[in-house]
Amino acid sequence: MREILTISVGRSGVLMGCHLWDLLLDSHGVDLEGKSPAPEGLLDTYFEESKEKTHRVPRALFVDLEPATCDATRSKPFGKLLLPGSFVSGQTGCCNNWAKGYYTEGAELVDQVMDQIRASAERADCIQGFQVMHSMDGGTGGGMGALIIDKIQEEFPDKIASSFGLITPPGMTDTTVGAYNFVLAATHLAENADLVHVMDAEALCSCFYRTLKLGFPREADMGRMMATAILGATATFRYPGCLINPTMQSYATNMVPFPRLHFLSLGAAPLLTKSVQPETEAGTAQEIVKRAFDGGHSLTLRNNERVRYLAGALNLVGEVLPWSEVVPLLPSADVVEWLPDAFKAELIRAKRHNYGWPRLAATLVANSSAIQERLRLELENFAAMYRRKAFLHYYTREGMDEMEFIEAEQTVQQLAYCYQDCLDAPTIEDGWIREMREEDERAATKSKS
Ligand SMILES: Nc1nc2c(ncn2[C@@H]2O[C@H](COP(=O)(O)OP(=O)(O)OP(=O)(O)O)[C@@H](O)[C@H]2O)c(=O)[nH]1
Ligand SMILES: [Mg+2]
Repeated sequence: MREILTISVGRSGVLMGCHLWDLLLDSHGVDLEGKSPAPEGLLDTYFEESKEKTHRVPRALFVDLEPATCDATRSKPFGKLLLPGSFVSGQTGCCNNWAKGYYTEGAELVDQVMDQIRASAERADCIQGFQVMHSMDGGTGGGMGALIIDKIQEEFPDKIASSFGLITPPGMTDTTVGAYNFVLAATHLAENADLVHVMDAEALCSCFYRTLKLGFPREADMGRMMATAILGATATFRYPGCLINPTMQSYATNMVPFPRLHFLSLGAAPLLTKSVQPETEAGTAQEIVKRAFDGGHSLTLRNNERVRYLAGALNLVGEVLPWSEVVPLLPSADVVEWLPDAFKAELIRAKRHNYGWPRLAATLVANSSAIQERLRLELENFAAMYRRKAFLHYYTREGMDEMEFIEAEQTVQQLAYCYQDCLDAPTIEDGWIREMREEDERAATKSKS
């Protein structure tokens, strides 16, 4: 089997994870006792059998540096299904400090986390990868989330490490140092994650008040919206018979034309929340697909109307449509001219469930120029603070070197330029691809010698 372990890290990550598990249980017909009288899809991808082989339990791990979020998860309706080893929590918290999450408090707990990851992988038949839910700007989500992905890459280099990262921008966040945390986390994710799905609290809010006209969202509404998009993005791994992206590996191969350019955006139609019933956004298949491409349905920041695509996966979950009806649904998106077949679409048959999947739900995962907007904004905020060395002492006190800040800023700058160049430059001779290859070759030679 091709199992996936879901690891939720930090408060936002655990919140995202809880919403996702509610939906996964519902989608696959697993009840709160772990029984599945009428199972749907490939249960083994996300669920494992209990030790007594009497029921299913989520293949899940919840990690936080403070105990409250894990305690709250245990007391949720699905919480009693979770194995005791599904929780790893510390006592101290890390107060929005990335260095504590990566270097000190997080580093103390990470061996316990890796023990659980290893045990879960050993219980599985053939694990295909790991998906990490986390905030990118929190101390625990950003710092320890990045550390866990680094360790996974080290220990399971041939498995896929996929991140679902939430960024909460200034004005909405309770932390001043979010840009530091984001840039530091993004540097590690660029290096060691295979895929990073970036979700943005600003974009989520815009979906609520601009698109759905619902006013400022509750956290539970945002959680449900993110979880629904994650469910859509992973649908091809969870249902049999998918020819497009049936495994995390093939998905990564299709989505990532160059190693570091694996920062993806998500779009969903209809936008499903706790307070919006699916029917609210009914429409023809063509309208639903068009909306998934639209800025108003993007969970990743997209203020710029013009988006160029490097790759895309469109998952349509619900009723089955004949292929002939689906192919014309793919809008003529602005794809780089040197990629002949950048978009992949898959139809996934799934029944309606308690949470009310609509008749048809479209989820778009894209590798596109849209990602630069958040990268650039965070780089500006990073530079504004770093110029004055503001708040640096919290990081250096944990043993971090200032050099790491300089290097992280350069890495994320390069990432933003790469996206820009890749989209503008028609040939390989045009700059960054050659530079990036040369850099990789230099690094390879250095590590050999
Ligand atoms: N929308 C919303 N955002 C929040 C809330 N609480 C925290 N955040 C933001 O979410 C981001 C990540 O915070 P958390 O998930 O709490 O951080 P963490 O990963 O647990 O890391 P720590 O800093 O160690 O707590 C930060 O930008 C917070 O400002 C909330 O109640 N609602
Ligand atoms: Mg926290």
